[in-house]
Amino acid sequence: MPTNSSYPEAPIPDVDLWGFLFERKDKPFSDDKVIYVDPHTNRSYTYAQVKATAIEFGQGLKALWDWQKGDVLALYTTNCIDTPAITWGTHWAGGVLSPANPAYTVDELAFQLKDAGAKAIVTQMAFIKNAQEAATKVGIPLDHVIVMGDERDPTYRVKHFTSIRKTAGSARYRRTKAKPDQDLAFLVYSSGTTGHPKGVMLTHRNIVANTMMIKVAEGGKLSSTGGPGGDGDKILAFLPFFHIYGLTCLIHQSMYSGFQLVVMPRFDLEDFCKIVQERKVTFLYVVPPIVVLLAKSPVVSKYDLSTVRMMNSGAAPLTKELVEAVYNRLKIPIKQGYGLSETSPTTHTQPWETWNTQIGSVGTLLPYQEAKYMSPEEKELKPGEVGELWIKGPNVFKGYLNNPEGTANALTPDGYFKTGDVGYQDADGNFYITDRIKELIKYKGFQVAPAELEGILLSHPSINDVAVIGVYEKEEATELPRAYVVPKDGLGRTDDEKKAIVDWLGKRVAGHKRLRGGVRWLDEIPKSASGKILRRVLKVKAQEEEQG
Ligand code: 4UW
Repeated sequence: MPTNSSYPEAPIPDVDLWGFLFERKDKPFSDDKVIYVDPHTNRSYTYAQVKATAIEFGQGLKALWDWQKGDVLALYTTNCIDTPAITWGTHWAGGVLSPANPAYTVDELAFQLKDAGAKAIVTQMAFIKNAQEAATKVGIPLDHVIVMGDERDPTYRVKHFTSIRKTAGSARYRRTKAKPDQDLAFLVYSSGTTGHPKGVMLTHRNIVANTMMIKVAEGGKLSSTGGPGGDGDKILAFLPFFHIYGLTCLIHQSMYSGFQLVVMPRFDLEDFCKIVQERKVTFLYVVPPIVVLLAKSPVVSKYDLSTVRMMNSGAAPLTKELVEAVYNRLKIPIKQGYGLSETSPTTHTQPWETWNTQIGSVGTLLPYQEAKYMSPEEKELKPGEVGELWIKGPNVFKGYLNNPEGTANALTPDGYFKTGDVGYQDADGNFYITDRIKELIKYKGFQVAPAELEGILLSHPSINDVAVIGVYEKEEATELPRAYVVPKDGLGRTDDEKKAIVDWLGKRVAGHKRLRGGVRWLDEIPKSASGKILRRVLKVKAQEEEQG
């Protein structure tokens, strides 16, 4: 029997995201509650301002570019307080948002734009050149590349997002309602269990459900009235909004629950500590490498972080030693959550009360979740037995865009999603993730798809064959991508040659995909009879090397 969530389950409203956030009857905070703040400029958005700006933006999309239901807007920016209004403005006009990492190279961005079929791009001045080049590559007209957050720069003749409405004239358009369980709200990119990044189709209902599920699981501990002054919880948002963790847990949770999001464009430890102290931040969503810094860096000692009541870590495994080190140093508890792009994302979280009794667990099932661990023969396992985690619920994605084969491999006919993660549950319903059977590498929470790097490396003139795996680096609490390379005759097999390959790839990919785990020479890549790379063999090799 699959395990069911033990939380109470109120009905999920049958509305799209706009209806869920902006037409609700039960909003527990006022329209002038400040939801998004930029701590560096003090610029902010209240709930009402987000709504008004989103409508203006949505009107502009319709007036300027005849925005139709299902049209895709790509977002290529760092975290910014304008992002929420752009997101829901796109939905207002019936569109779908596809967020991309601003560190992407032109080719990486062009891949996503083309795959998602994007009609326009919103970016920032810092990234305009890449955005315009990528747009040109895939045939998006340059006047469909808009900037936000910065002043207009006449050299590029780009539109600023707030000016779109003005450009549009006086016409008035009506909102396009989405069908919650059919129409897409987001196309985020994930490599899933194998291959290249794929468009994860998330419907309005997926995100509505997950936002409600997270609120229930947090047990009312985060609210519009919590925190030291009773003026609501404050969460520091440095995790990227383009990744599903930030998209749902930060942007959507804050707007639904009415707590304040203090938005950082990028992570810097000193800035992070200063903002926590000055703004009296009460809760943090983190990833394990940030926990390492909080446990070890001398910078942290200069600041008072005592207003933080709890941290939530996810996107990669967190060790017991780190949880204890941070608690001993800062007296801040850390609980774990778990999820994936394909599950919108959160499926599990530790209840606040169990952070120190179940260290190492990713928590219990959120409402509406059914889960089971399965053997390689696809037999359901009992508590304590280790297997692959399968999950079912209203937050499970609709499939991979234009990829029926990938979708059929990931989703069973009865609606289970095969996570590619391995673990077990105990008799009390606490879940543990102990390993991964999918290819995916996680560098500091960011996805790295081995197949993507292998594809690029195979075009290197001196490489005959190659396999990429992740090797765990304990000091930084992260995996690092490493390439095992079979060189063509003539390559020296020297350290200089290795470095040259690392640098060569580094010029072609975003920073998080660099071969930080180095290059190793091999005579032959271990492969199965059908030609699949035997990554396990390489992982064992890496561990043996580690142990000397
Ligand atoms: N322990 C071990 C974990 C864990 C983990 C994720 O890039 P994606 O698709 O998505 C994410 C989502 C992170 C996330 C979701 C919900 C949540 O509450 C939370 O915070 C606590 C974080 O990263 O990568 C999905 C893959 O990331 C790994 C796992 O392999 C999964 O398939 N992963 N969380 N706590 N591994």
